[in-house]
Amino acid sequence: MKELIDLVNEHLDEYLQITYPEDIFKAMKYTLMLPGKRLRPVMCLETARILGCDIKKVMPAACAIEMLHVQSLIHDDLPCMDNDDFRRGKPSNHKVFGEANAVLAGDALLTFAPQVIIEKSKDLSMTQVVRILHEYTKFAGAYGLIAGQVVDIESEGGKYVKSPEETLDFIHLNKTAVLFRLAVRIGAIAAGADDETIEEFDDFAKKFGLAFQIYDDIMDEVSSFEELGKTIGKDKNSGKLTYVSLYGLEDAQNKFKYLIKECYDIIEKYHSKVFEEILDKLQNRIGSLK
Ligand code: GRG
Repeated sequence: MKELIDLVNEHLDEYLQITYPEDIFKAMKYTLMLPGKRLRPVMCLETARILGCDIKKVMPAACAIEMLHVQSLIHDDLPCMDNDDFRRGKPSNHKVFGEANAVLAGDALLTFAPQVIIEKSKDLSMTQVVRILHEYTKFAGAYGLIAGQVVDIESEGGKYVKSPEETLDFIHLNKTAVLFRLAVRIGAIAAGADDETIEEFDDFAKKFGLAFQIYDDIMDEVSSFEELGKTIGKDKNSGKLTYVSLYGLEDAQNKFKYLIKECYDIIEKYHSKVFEEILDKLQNRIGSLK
């Protein structure tokens, strides 16, 4: 996994060159190059690899997914959204570059990502590139990330159209699971996988995404700034709807374990050390809480 992370970091650095006007490129690159876990590009590359594709082919798209993820983090931290001063252990983008540049840096990453897919995906067919761009635009917009964020904001004001349980799942299928889905779907498309295989990986990513969000909610209660690199206890203090606030710590842990077990079951046949390492890390951290 470490080799894949290093490769992603090298390519992110190479794709995003600082040029005039420097302020915007520096703001884009600041949060992008802070040490994130790079889970989404790694999962994209590993899906492609285990389905028989040379990872070089899908590297531009894998990096584009990280750019989209970073865009969502920059905008999520803005005062008009979650208003968070720290991200990846450092001051958030708007704290360093100001609000206007942080909005623009997010917008610029959102649009630079598909530019990278188009310009750099030399070894994919045109059909594959168009399919990948279709997935990207669908999942980044009002059918994905933005839908999740809007319902999250609505629910903070106590506005529920559906039940709290359905609302919480909707928010996190769209805010969190959607980029893991995008990652594995793009990896599978690059590998020329059939629809059944794409849906199998999609199912894995939905379950993984929900488990990851439950993990995030539990960590918000029990972890530290040093471990997570962001403000801790914010969700609890703001009375936000989370898996822990809705189900309690024990049931949230049980739901997490059930979903992770389903993830192991789906991925087992591919004998992927990388996916196993990701699942093991999450599971061991939650397991060590007892
Ligand atoms: C797409 C135009 C557009 C807007 C985005 C702001 C917004 C709308 C959505 C927010 C999405 C969001 C911030 C979801 C949280 C998901 C989550 C658990 C992030 C943390 O992921 P990690 O732990 O972070 O993988 P690192 O830093 O390791 O990459």
